[in-house]
Amino acid sequence: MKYTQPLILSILLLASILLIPGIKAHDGTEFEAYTSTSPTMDGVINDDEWADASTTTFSIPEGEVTLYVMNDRRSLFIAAKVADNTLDEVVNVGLDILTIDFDVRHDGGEFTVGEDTISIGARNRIGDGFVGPGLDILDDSQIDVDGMVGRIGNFNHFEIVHPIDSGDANDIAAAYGQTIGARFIFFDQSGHDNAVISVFPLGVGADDSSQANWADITIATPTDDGSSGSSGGLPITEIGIIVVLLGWAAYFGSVIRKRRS
Ligand SMILES: [Ca+2]
Ligand SMILES: [Ca+2]
Ligand SMILES: [Ca+2]
Ligand SMILES: [Ca+2]
Repeated sequence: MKYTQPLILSILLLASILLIPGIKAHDGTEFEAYTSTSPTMDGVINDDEWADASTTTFSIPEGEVTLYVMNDRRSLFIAAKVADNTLDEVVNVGLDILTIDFDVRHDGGEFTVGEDTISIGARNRIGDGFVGPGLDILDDSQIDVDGMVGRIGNFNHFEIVHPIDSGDANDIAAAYGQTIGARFIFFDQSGHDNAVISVFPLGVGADDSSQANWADITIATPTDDGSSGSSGGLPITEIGIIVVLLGWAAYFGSVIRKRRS
């Protein structure tokens, strides 16, 4: 009898793991693009550096917005070119911010405890947070966001980068080929009486807890040969085998010395 409970738990766990990828209830927008060259986070969306990105264009009250999404081996890159008659730069008085909320589990369920959220505001104000126990947004203790906002013509340019898997429990932890959900929130003049909040996908609210109609981001599998990747030389497993062999050699060495003495 005492083996029954762990067995049932294991079956339930396995079943839930198998079932989760099947639940997809998102809006139909899919971003998936690999780049071997990382863009520069300088607040200038250069056509060349973002040429590999998945893009979509839509309208908000002040005009057109273009979103760019792509990843390399380590990071997810997001940019937005947002029509706006001013770049507002003062916290609590009027600040332009781009926030991205993630549906890490990609369940189309609730934006709830543990979900990841990142943001970039004017004057290089970066945010890396998560949904806390009280459903409020708390700051991560480990900040894994970089980015910048700039202004070109009548557009604000937001560029932001976040690791695919930072190792922080309060961030996305995605693998190549994995799809996660996302909502993009554009705060214009946040803190001002005339503040306007726009959201992509259109029709989704900034405060909606439902993730049912969010967009999809699939972490693209690398298409290059990996020569610019992180793990040149010996693979981790081979290093591990050598370490274990050295350990055994030292152990037997000490045994032999003991017998001789
Ligand atoms: Ca740039
Ligand atoms: Ca503005
Ligand atoms: Ca983090
Ligand atoms: Ca986070």
